[in-house]
Amino acid sequence: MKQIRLLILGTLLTLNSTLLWAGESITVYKSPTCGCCSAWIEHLEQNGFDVTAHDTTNMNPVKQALGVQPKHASCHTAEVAGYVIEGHVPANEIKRLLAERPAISGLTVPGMPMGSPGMEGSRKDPYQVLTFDAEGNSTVYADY
Ligand SMILES: [Cu+2]
Repeated sequence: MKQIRLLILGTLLTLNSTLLWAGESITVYKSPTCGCCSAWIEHLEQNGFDVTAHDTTNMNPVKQALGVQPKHASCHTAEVAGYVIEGHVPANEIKRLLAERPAISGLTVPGMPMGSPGMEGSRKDPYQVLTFDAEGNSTVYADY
């Protein structure tokens, strides 16, 4: 009986954290014609993020304002919980970032590597998720 109660409690806790995830808001800035940006947004939504998307024809001022240097730039730029997310960063890495809360500006996948979330196609190229800070320093956060 006690084991069953623990099982039920565990299930409730799991449900609860899933529901909490549904409330994680992320704001995405993208060009209105960017197809891979929309595909990345779908990837985020499938992973429980609550996405607000803003279309803009001029992404450079957005990247400058959020401290994304050209060497770290991709197509879309996003903000979540005070962090900047640049490019096709996998949702799992954003969740890890929000759990770990390191002292960085955010995460980036520079460029648009084939095979990253939103860039699915015939090819799967290796790519890295990088951290970056206000000075433009970066470290490897994950290898794919
Ligand atoms: Cu893209």
